[in-house]
Amino acid sequence: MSVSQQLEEIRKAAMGELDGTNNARELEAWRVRYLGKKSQLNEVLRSLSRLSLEERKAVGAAANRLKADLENELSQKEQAVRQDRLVASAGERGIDISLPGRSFRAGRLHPVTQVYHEINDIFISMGFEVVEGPEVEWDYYNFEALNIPKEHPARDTMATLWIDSEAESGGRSRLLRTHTSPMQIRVMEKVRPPLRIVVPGKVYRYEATDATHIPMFHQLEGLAVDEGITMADLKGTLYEFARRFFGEDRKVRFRCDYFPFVEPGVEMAIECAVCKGEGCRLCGSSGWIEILGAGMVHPRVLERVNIDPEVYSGFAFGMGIERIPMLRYGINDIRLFYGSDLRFLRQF
Ligand code: FA5
Repeated sequence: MSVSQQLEEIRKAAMGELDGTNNARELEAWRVRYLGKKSQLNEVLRSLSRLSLEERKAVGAAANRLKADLENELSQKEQAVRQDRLVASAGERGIDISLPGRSFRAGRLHPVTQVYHEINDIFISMGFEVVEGPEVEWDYYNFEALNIPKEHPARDTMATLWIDSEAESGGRSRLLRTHTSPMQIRVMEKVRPPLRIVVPGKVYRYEATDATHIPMFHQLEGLAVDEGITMADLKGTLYEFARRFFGEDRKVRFRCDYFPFVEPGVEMAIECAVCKGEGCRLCGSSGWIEILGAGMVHPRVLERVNIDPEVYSGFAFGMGIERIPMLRYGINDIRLFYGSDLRFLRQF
Protein backbone atom coordinates (compact mmCIF):
# COMPACT_ATOMS: atom_id res chain seq x y z
CA MET A 1 0.00 0.00 0.00
CA SER A 2 1.41 3.42 -0.96
CA VAL A 3 1.77 6.07 1.74
CA SER A 4 -1.02 8.11 0.16
CA GLN A 5 -3.35 5.14 0.29
CA GLN A 6 -2.33 4.55 3.87
CA LEU A 7 -3.27 8.17 4.71
CA GLU A 8 -6.65 7.73 3.02
CA GLU A 9 -7.29 4.61 5.09
CA ILE A 10 -6.42 6.47 8.29
CA ARG A 11 -8.80 9.31 7.33
CA LYS A 12 -11.69 6.91 6.62
CA ALA A 13 -11.22 4.93 9.83
CA ALA A 14 -10.80 8.07 11.99
CA MET A 15 -13.88 9.83 10.62
CA GLY A 16 -16.01 6.73 10.89
CA GLU A 17 -15.00 6.16 14.48
CA LEU A 18 -15.43 9.82 15.44
CA ASP A 19 -19.09 9.66 14.40
CA GLY A 20 -19.66 6.96 16.97
CA THR A 21 -18.11 8.84 19.92
CA ASN A 22 -20.55 10.29 22.43
CA ASN A 23 -18.63 11.50 25.43
CA ALA A 24 -15.40 13.11 26.56
CA ARG A 25 -13.80 9.79 27.54
CA GLU A 26 -14.38 8.27 24.09
CA LEU A 27 -13.11 11.44 22.44
CA GLU A 28 -9.89 11.31 24.43
CA ALA A 29 -9.37 7.67 23.43
CA TRP A 30 -9.96 8.68 19.80
CA ARG A 31 -7.43 11.53 20.09
CA VAL A 32 -4.76 9.21 21.49
CA ARG A 33 -5.44 6.63 18.76
CA TYR A 34 -5.40 9.00 15.76
CA LEU A 35 -3.37 12.00 16.85
CA GLY A 36 -1.25 10.65 19.74
CA LYS A 37 2.50 9.93 19.69
CA LYS A 38 2.01 6.26 18.82
CA SER A 39 -0.65 6.87 16.17
CA GLN A 40 -0.26 5.61 12.62
CA LEU A 41 -0.30 9.16 11.37
CA ASN A 42 2.60 10.10 13.59
CA GLU A 43 4.51 7.12 12.30
CA VAL A 44 3.97 8.31 8.72
CA LEU A 45 5.23 11.75 9.68
CA ARG A 46 8.28 10.26 11.38
CA SER A 47 9.09 8.09 8.37
CA LEU A 48 9.18 11.06 5.98
CA SER A 49 12.97 11.31 6.34
CA ARG A 50 13.33 7.95 4.64
CA LEU A 51 11.58 9.18 1.47
CA SER A 52 13.07 10.96 -1.53
CA LEU A 53 12.81 14.75 -1.61
CA GLU A 54 10.00 14.68 -4.18
CA GLU A 55 7.96 12.11 -2.24
CA ARG A 56 8.66 13.85 1.04
CA LYS A 57 7.11 17.07 -0.27
CA ALA A 58 3.94 15.41 -1.54
CA VAL A 59 3.44 12.96 1.31
CA GLY A 60 4.42 15.52 3.97
CA ALA A 61 1.83 17.99 2.72
CA ALA A 62 -0.89 15.29 2.60
CA ALA A 63 -0.03 14.02 6.09
CA ASN A 64 -0.06 17.53 7.57
CA ARG A 65 -3.39 18.24 5.85
CA LEU A 66 -4.83 15.08 7.37
CA LYS A 67 -3.49 16.02 10.81
CA ALA A 68 -5.09 19.50 10.60
CA ASP A 69 -8.40 18.00 9.40
CA LEU A 70 -8.48 15.49 12.25
CA GLU A 71 -7.72 18.19 14.83
CA ASN A 72 -10.44 20.37 13.40
CA GLU A 73 -13.01 17.55 13.42
CA LEU A 74 -12.04 16.71 16.98
CA SER A 75 -12.57 20.22 18.24
CA GLN A 76 -15.99 20.45 16.52
CA LYS A 77 -17.05 17.14 17.98
CA GLU A 78 -15.85 18.23 21.44
CA GLN A 79 -18.05 21.31 21.23
CA ALA A 80 -21.06 19.29 20.08
CA VAL A 81 -20.58 16.79 22.93
CA ARG A 82 -20.29 19.64 25.46
CA GLN A 83 -23.49 21.25 24.10
CA ASP A 84 -25.40 17.93 24.24
CA ARG A 85 -24.22 17.46 27.80
CA LEU A 86 -25.45 20.94 28.75
CA VAL A 87 -28.86 20.41 27.18
CA ALA A 88 -29.19 17.00 28.82
CA SER A 89 -28.25 18.30 32.26
CA ALA A 90 -30.57 21.36 31.90
CA GLY A 91 -33.33 18.97 30.85
CA GLU A 92 -32.71 16.83 33.93
CA ARG A 93 -33.13 19.96 36.08
CA GLY A 94 -36.26 21.05 34.18
CA ILE A 95 -34.62 24.07 32.52
CA ASP A 96 -35.63 25.07 28.99
CA ILE A 97 -32.44 26.58 27.59
CA SER A 98 -34.17 27.68 24.40
CA LEU A 99 -36.08 30.38 26.35
CA PRO A 100 -34.64 33.90 25.90
CA GLY A 101 -32.66 35.07 28.96
CA ARG A 102 -33.79 37.79 31.33
CA SER A 103 -32.16 41.08 30.40
CA PHE A 104 -29.86 42.58 33.02
CA ARG A 105 -31.07 45.94 34.29
CA ALA A 106 -28.17 48.32 34.73
CA GLY A 107 -28.53 50.81 37.56
CA ARG A 108 -28.03 54.50 36.97
CA LEU A 109 -27.80 57.75 38.86
CA HIS A 110 -30.97 59.49 40.00
CA PRO A 111 -31.89 62.37 37.62
CA VAL A 112 -31.33 64.93 40.38
CA THR A 113 -27.84 63.50 41.02
CA GLN A 114 -27.05 63.60 37.30
CA VAL A 115 -28.05 67.26 37.08
CA TYR A 116 -26.21 67.98 40.33
CA HIS A 117 -22.99 66.70 38.74
CA GLU A 118 -23.62 68.59 35.52
CA ILE A 119 -24.22 71.91 37.32
CA ASN A 120 -21.10 71.38 39.46
CA ASP A 121 -19.06 70.78 36.30
CA ILE A 122 -20.30 74.01 34.70
CA PHE A 123 -19.24 76.06 37.73
CA ILE A 124 -15.94 74.17 38.09
CA SER A 125 -15.14 75.11 34.49
CA MET A 126 -15.77 78.77 35.44
CA GLY A 127 -13.18 78.54 38.24
CA PHE A 128 -15.41 77.69 41.23
CA GLU A 129 -14.37 75.13 43.81
CA VAL A 130 -16.95 72.63 45.17
CA VAL A 131 -17.28 72.38 48.97
CA GLU A 132 -19.88 70.70 51.16
CA GLY A 133 -21.22 71.44 54.61
CA PRO A 134 -23.33 70.00 57.44
CA GLU A 135 -27.09 69.45 57.09
CA VAL A 136 -27.55 69.81 60.85
CA GLU A 137 -26.66 73.44 61.43
CA TRP A 138 -26.50 76.02 64.21
CA ASP A 139 -29.04 78.83 64.32
CA TYR A 140 -26.00 81.14 64.17
CA TYR A 141 -24.89 80.05 60.68
CA ASN A 142 -28.35 79.44 59.22
CA PHE A 143 -29.82 82.77 60.39
CA GLU A 144 -27.93 84.97 62.85
CA ALA A 145 -24.68 85.50 60.88
CA LEU A 146 -26.72 86.02 57.72
CA ASN A 147 -28.36 89.12 59.15
CA ILE A 148 -31.50 87.26 60.23
CA PRO A 149 -31.72 87.78 64.00
CA LYS A 150 -34.45 86.20 66.14
CA GLU A 151 -37.87 87.73 65.53
CA HIS A 152 -36.77 88.84 62.01
CA PRO A 153 -39.72 88.33 59.62
CA ALA A 154 -37.39 86.63 57.09
CA ARG A 155 -37.36 83.58 59.38
CA ASP A 156 -41.03 83.04 58.53
CA THR A 157 -40.20 82.60 54.83
CA MET A 158 -38.20 79.46 55.66
CA ALA A 159 -40.34 77.34 58.00
CA THR A 160 -37.69 75.57 60.05
CA LEU A 161 -37.36 72.02 61.35
CA TRP A 162 -35.73 72.57 64.75
CA ILE A 163 -33.67 69.96 66.56
CA ASP A 164 -33.43 71.75 69.94
CA SER A 165 -35.98 74.01 71.52
CA GLU A 166 -34.82 77.49 72.56
CA ALA A 167 -35.18 76.62 76.24
CA GLU A 168 -33.16 73.38 76.00
CA SER A 169 -30.31 74.86 74.01
CA GLY A 170 -29.55 77.93 76.06
CA GLY A 171 -29.68 80.06 72.91
CA ARG A 172 -27.56 77.67 70.76
CA SER A 173 -30.28 75.83 68.85
CA ARG A 174 -29.61 73.29 66.16
CA LEU A 175 -31.82 72.89 63.11
CA LEU A 176 -31.96 71.18 59.74
CA ARG A 177 -30.48 73.84 57.45
CA THR A 178 -33.18 75.63 55.48
CA HIS A 179 -30.75 76.72 52.77
CA THR A 180 -27.09 76.29 51.76
CA SER A 181 -26.26 79.94 52.59
CA PRO A 182 -24.80 79.10 56.06
CA MET A 183 -21.80 77.73 54.14
CA GLN A 184 -21.06 81.31 52.99
CA ILE A 185 -20.20 82.13 56.61
CA ARG A 186 -18.39 78.85 57.35
CA VAL A 187 -16.14 79.29 54.30
CA MET A 188 -15.48 83.03 54.79
CA GLU A 189 -14.54 82.41 58.43
CA LYS A 190 -11.66 80.24 57.21
CA VAL A 191 -10.69 81.39 53.71
CA ARG A 192 -9.55 84.91 52.81
CA PRO A 193 -10.52 86.42 49.45
CA PRO A 194 -10.18 85.96 46.56
CA LEU A 195 -12.55 83.01 46.78
CA ARG A 196 -15.03 81.35 44.47
CA ILE A 197 -17.02 78.37 45.72
CA VAL A 198 -20.20 76.42 45.02
CA VAL A 199 -21.90 74.37 47.73
CA PRO A 200 -24.37 71.70 46.63
CA GLY A 201 -26.45 69.87 49.24
CA LYS A 202 -29.76 68.92 50.84
CA VAL A 203 -31.91 71.49 52.62
CA TYR A 204 -35.13 71.10 54.62
CA ARG A 205 -38.26 73.16 55.16
CA TYR A 206 -41.40 72.47 57.14
CA GLU A 207 -43.66 73.14 54.16
CA ALA A 208 -46.74 71.74 52.47
CA THR A 209 -45.94 70.08 49.14
CA ASP A 210 -47.23 71.11 45.75
CA ALA A 211 -46.02 70.85 42.13
CA THR A 212 -42.94 73.02 42.84
CA HIS A 213 -42.42 72.61 46.61
CA ILE A 214 -41.22 69.68 48.72
CA PRO A 215 -39.91 69.60 52.31
CA MET A 216 -36.47 68.16 51.40
CA PHE A 217 -34.83 69.47 48.30
CA HIS A 218 -31.36 70.35 47.00
CA GLN A 219 -29.75 73.73 46.60
CA LEU A 220 -26.52 74.92 45.09
CA GLU A 221 -24.99 77.95 46.76
CA GLY A 222 -22.50 80.11 44.88
CA LEU A 223 -20.16 82.68 46.43
CA ALA A 224 -17.44 84.84 44.92
CA VAL A 225 -15.53 87.45 46.94
CA ASP A 226 -12.71 89.60 45.61
CA GLU A 227 -11.74 93.21 45.03
CA GLY A 228 -13.98 94.93 42.51
CA ILE A 229 -16.72 92.29 42.11
CA THR A 230 -19.94 93.87 40.83
CA MET A 231 -23.50 92.95 39.95
CA ALA A 232 -22.32 92.58 36.33
CA ASP A 233 -20.13 89.62 37.41
CA LEU A 234 -23.15 88.02 39.12
CA LYS A 235 -25.38 88.44 36.07
CA GLY A 236 -22.64 87.35 33.68
CA THR A 237 -21.99 84.17 35.67
CA LEU A 238 -25.67 83.24 35.93
CA TYR A 239 -26.39 84.04 32.27
CA GLU A 240 -23.47 81.85 31.26
CA PHE A 241 -24.79 79.03 33.46
CA ALA A 242 -28.30 79.34 31.94
CA ARG A 243 -26.90 79.48 28.40
CA ARG A 244 -24.82 76.33 28.91
CA PHE A 245 -27.51 74.37 30.72
CA PHE A 246 -30.67 75.40 28.86
CA GLY A 247 -29.25 76.58 25.52
CA GLU A 248 -29.11 80.00 23.84
CA ASP A 249 -32.84 80.43 23.20
CA ARG A 250 -34.25 80.05 26.69
CA LYS A 251 -35.44 83.36 28.16
CA VAL A 252 -34.02 84.41 31.55
CA ARG A 253 -35.49 87.09 33.82
CA PHE A 254 -33.95 89.01 36.73
CA ARG A 255 -36.18 90.87 39.19
CA CYS A 256 -35.55 92.67 42.47
CA ASP A 257 -36.01 90.51 45.55
CA TYR A 258 -35.18 90.77 49.20
CA PHE A 259 -32.82 88.54 51.23
CA PRO A 260 -31.36 90.03 54.43
CA PHE A 261 -27.84 88.81 53.63
CA VAL A 262 -27.50 90.53 50.22
CA GLU A 263 -27.89 94.10 49.03
CA PRO A 264 -29.22 94.53 46.42
CA GLY A 265 -31.06 91.20 46.07
CA VAL A 266 -32.54 89.60 42.94
CA GLU A 267 -34.36 86.49 41.86
CA MET A 268 -33.72 84.77 38.57
CA ALA A 269 -36.49 82.97 36.71
CA ILE A 270 -36.44 80.85 33.54
CA GLU A 271 -39.18 80.69 30.94
CA CYS A 272 -41.48 77.76 31.80
CA ALA A 273 -40.58 74.64 29.79
CA VAL A 274 -44.09 73.19 29.86
CA CYS A 275 -46.04 76.17 28.47
CA LYS A 276 -43.15 78.12 26.85
CA GLY A 277 -44.20 81.27 28.68
CA GLU A 278 -47.93 80.97 27.91
CA GLY A 279 -48.91 80.19 31.52
CA CYS A 280 -49.80 76.77 32.99
CA ARG A 281 -50.36 74.86 36.24
CA LEU A 282 -46.63 74.38 36.81
CA CYS A 283 -45.68 78.06 36.59
CA GLY A 284 -48.86 79.28 38.26
CA SER A 285 -49.96 80.92 34.97
CA SER A 286 -47.01 83.33 35.03
CA GLY A 287 -44.93 81.72 32.28
CA TRP A 288 -41.81 81.85 34.52
CA ILE A 289 -40.30 79.58 37.15
CA GLU A 290 -38.05 81.06 39.80
CA ILE A 291 -34.88 79.04 40.16
CA LEU A 292 -32.68 81.10 42.41
CA GLY A 293 -32.21 84.00 44.76
CA ALA A 294 -29.03 86.06 44.52
CA GLY A 295 -27.40 89.41 45.21
CA MET A 296 -24.31 91.27 46.37
CA VAL A 297 -23.04 90.00 49.73
CA HIS A 298 -24.26 92.44 52.43
CA PRO A 299 -21.41 94.54 53.93
CA ARG A 300 -22.53 93.53 57.44
CA VAL A 301 -22.08 89.84 56.52
CA LEU A 302 -18.53 90.57 55.32
CA GLU A 303 -17.78 92.51 58.51
CA ARG A 304 -18.94 89.63 60.65
CA VAL A 305 -16.26 87.39 59.16
CA ASN A 306 -13.62 90.13 59.30
CA ILE A 307 -13.49 90.87 55.60
CA ASP A 308 -13.26 94.62 54.98
CA PRO A 309 -16.27 95.67 52.84
CA GLU A 310 -14.38 98.82 51.85
CA VAL A 311 -11.81 96.65 50.05
CA TYR A 312 -13.75 93.54 49.06
CA SER A 313 -17.15 92.87 47.57
CA GLY A 314 -18.85 89.66 46.55
CA PHE A 315 -21.87 88.06 44.97
CA ALA A 316 -23.87 85.06 46.16
CA PHE A 317 -26.67 82.95 44.74
CA GLY A 318 -28.76 80.00 45.94
CA MET A 319 -30.35 77.77 43.31
CA GLY A 320 -33.06 75.14 43.75
CA ILE A 321 -31.60 72.08 41.98
CA GLU A 322 -34.81 70.06 41.39
CA ARG A 323 -36.35 72.93 39.45
CA ILE A 324 -33.50 72.85 36.94
CA PRO A 325 -34.25 69.41 35.38
CA MET A 326 -37.97 70.27 35.58
CA LEU A 327 -37.29 73.22 33.33
CA ARG A 328 -35.06 71.30 30.98
CA TYR A 329 -37.29 68.27 30.48
CA GLY A 330 -40.71 69.87 31.08
CA ILE A 331 -41.43 67.81 34.22
CA ASN A 332 -44.66 69.17 35.64
CA ASP A 333 -44.46 67.99 39.25
CA ILE A 334 -41.39 68.07 41.54
CA ARG A 335 -42.81 65.18 43.63
CA LEU A 336 -42.15 62.77 40.74
CA PHE A 337 -38.43 62.83 41.63
CA TYR A 338 -39.04 61.24 45.01
CA GLY A 339 -42.03 58.99 44.27
CA SER A 340 -39.73 56.01 43.46
CA ASP A 341 -41.74 55.29 40.31
CA LEU A 342 -39.26 53.43 38.11
CA ARG A 343 -41.27 54.18 34.96
CA PHE A 344 -40.43 57.84 35.56
CA LEU A 345 -36.85 57.40 36.79
CA ARG A 346 -35.76 55.05 33.98
CA GLN A 347 -36.28 57.80 31.42
CA PHE A 348 -33.13 59.62 32.54
C1 FA5 B 1 -32.83 80.98 49.58
O1 FA5 B 1 -32.86 79.85 50.02
C2 FA5 B 1 -31.61 81.83 49.66
N1 FA5 B 1 -30.64 81.21 50.51
C3 FA5 B 1 -31.05 82.04 48.25
C4 FA5 B 1 -29.97 83.07 48.19
C5 FA5 B 1 -28.63 82.68 48.29
C6 FA5 B 1 -30.27 84.39 48.03
C7 FA5 B 1 -27.62 83.63 48.20
C8 FA5 B 1 -29.27 85.36 47.95
C9 FA5 B 1 -27.95 84.94 48.02
P1 FA5 B 1 -35.22 80.81 48.51
O2 FA5 B 1 -35.95 80.51 49.73
O3 FA5 B 1 -35.89 81.70 47.51
O4 FA5 B 1 -33.82 81.49 48.81
O5 FA5 B 1 -34.80 79.47 47.78
C10 FA5 B 1 -33.92 79.42 46.68
C11 FA5 B 1 -34.45 78.46 45.60
O6 FA5 B 1 -34.71 77.19 46.18
C12 FA5 B 1 -35.78 78.89 45.02
O7 FA5 B 1 -35.56 79.81 43.97
C13 FA5 B 1 -36.33 77.60 44.52
O8 FA5 B 1 -35.75 77.26 43.26
C14 FA5 B 1 -35.82 76.58 45.52
N2 FA5 B 1 -36.86 76.24 46.51
C15 FA5 B 1 -37.28 76.99 47.57
N3 FA5 B 1 -38.20 76.33 48.29
C16 FA5 B 1 -38.35 75.11 47.68
C17 FA5 B 1 -39.14 73.95 47.96
N4 FA5 B 1 -39.93 73.88 49.01
N5 FA5 B 1 -39.05 72.89 47.12
C18 FA5 B 1 -38.20 72.93 46.05
N6 FA5 B 1 -37.42 73.99 45.74
C19 FA5 B 1 -37.50 75.08 46.55
